[in-house]
Amino acid sequence: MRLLVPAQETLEEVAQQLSWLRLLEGGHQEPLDCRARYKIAIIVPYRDRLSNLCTFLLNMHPFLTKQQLDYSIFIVEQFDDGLFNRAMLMNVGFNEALKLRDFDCFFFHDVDLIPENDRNIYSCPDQPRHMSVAIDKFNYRLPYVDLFGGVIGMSRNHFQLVNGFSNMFWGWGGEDDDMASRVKAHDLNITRYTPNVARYHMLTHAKQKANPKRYEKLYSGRKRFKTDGLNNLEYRVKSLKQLPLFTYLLVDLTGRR
Ligand code: BGN
Repeated sequence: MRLLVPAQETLEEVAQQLSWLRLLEGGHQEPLDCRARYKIAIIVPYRDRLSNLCTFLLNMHPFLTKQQLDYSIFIVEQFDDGLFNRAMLMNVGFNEALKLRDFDCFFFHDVDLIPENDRNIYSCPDQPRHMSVAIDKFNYRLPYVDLFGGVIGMSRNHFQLVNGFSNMFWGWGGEDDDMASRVKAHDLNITRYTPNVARYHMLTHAKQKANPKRYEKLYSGRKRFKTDGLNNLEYRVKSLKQLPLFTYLLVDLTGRR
């Protein structure tokens, strides 16, 4: 699959380039001549990466449409300029998406990862699925066997069962490892497609600041699975819009630290 590059890095231009797809409001798509088996939400945590976002949308919409899925893309932007909380934004995306429609499963997707192989199917997995197995930046090799970051797919039920992600990982790193522990603690199995299918290109961007407390949070995480996650999530929605290419959520996370 060739990477599509936007003629200009604006959402209007990308929408123009994708007009042939006839997307529905809020970045929603469904097959024209059959009914899809599942309703799928793609949740993308986001802040300040417009260039990545344009390329992501330009590539993802044709890729997902070809798979004849019923899907919607949600961009969940952190409003405050405190440390980024990727996991909490994904919890918010899950929560808010379910207020709009009864999605069957969720793909939690970094904005900088573009699938390279059309056989990498984004259909609902029976068990939690790690999608981004082979990334070009890591020489198409899985860095470690328990990695559960980048792009993952989970059914609504499994995500609820593990109480979603921890809300306590501010800054880069560890939140995905904590989710891997949650999955295992609930006797679920992380599944993967073969590396030649689960291939991704990583877009370039500035490096994020790693969270020095991530080790401590990760090692003590198990004690908090039941109390830290979907069931203690607090945030304020500043904006919710159905845009042409995605459903947009702007969220303030400063309520609690
Ligand atoms: C790991 C990070 C992950 C990240 C991967 C891939 C931590 C926790 C301390 C062990 N984990 O090292 O969050 O997705 O690298 O970049 O930092």
